[in-house]
Amino acid sequence: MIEIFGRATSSNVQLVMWAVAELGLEYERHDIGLEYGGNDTPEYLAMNPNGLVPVIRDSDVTMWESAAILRYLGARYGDAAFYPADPVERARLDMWAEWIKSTFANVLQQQLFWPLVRRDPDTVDFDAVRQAADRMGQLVGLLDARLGNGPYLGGENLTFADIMVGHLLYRYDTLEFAKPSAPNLWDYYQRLCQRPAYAKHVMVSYEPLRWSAPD
Ligand SMILES: N[C@@H](CCC(=O)N[C@@H](CS)C(=O)NCC(=O)O)C(=O)O
Repeated sequence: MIEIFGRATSSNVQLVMWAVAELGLEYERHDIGLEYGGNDTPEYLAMNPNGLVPVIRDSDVTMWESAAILRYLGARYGDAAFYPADPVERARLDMWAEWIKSTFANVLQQQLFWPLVRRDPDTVDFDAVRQAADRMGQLVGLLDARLGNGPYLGGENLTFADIMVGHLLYRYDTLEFAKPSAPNLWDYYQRLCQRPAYAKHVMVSYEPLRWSAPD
């Protein structure tokens, strides 16, 4: 049984939860972070000195950093389709997985999600948001061109890279900003939405995170 520490509204927790569910692992998730707290206790900081979610505890392993957790789960529990043993095959997928976490997520989460959802709209620089939307459009163009060769990034089967890439697409789709036409990305996203584990763990409303004026 794997324990996951982190609230369901965290995109990094969603990445891990989706992976655990796709791999068919038994799990228990504990609500930690934001309104639940619990991530500043000595016990929690002993598991993750950053005080962030997610953390997993899996018998002999306790670890943080969602992307590292995904690779650990893939290496330990995934089959050769999910986490290719061949270093070249894996590297070709990992390149996109890493790009999403570093480049794409930075624009989507920091420059679009935060201003559009988490901040007081009166304090938001909407010119900066429009510039971020343009940059997002360029990145989406790269991803759209990469997709289209198969149902998933690696071809016929869902891999760890799809988890990394796909876990942000619900937010990409549902946030309101100008988006370019990206038919391959749209088809890919529709396929992910059909997966029960994606619907359950990634298509999670972020309305509880929306800024609201103090009473
Ligand atoms: N690079 C880390 C980032 C972790 C992170 O920033 N987690 C956020 C939620 S997405 C967090 O813990 N926020 C504080 C909170 O929820 O209380 C990862 O991918 O795991």
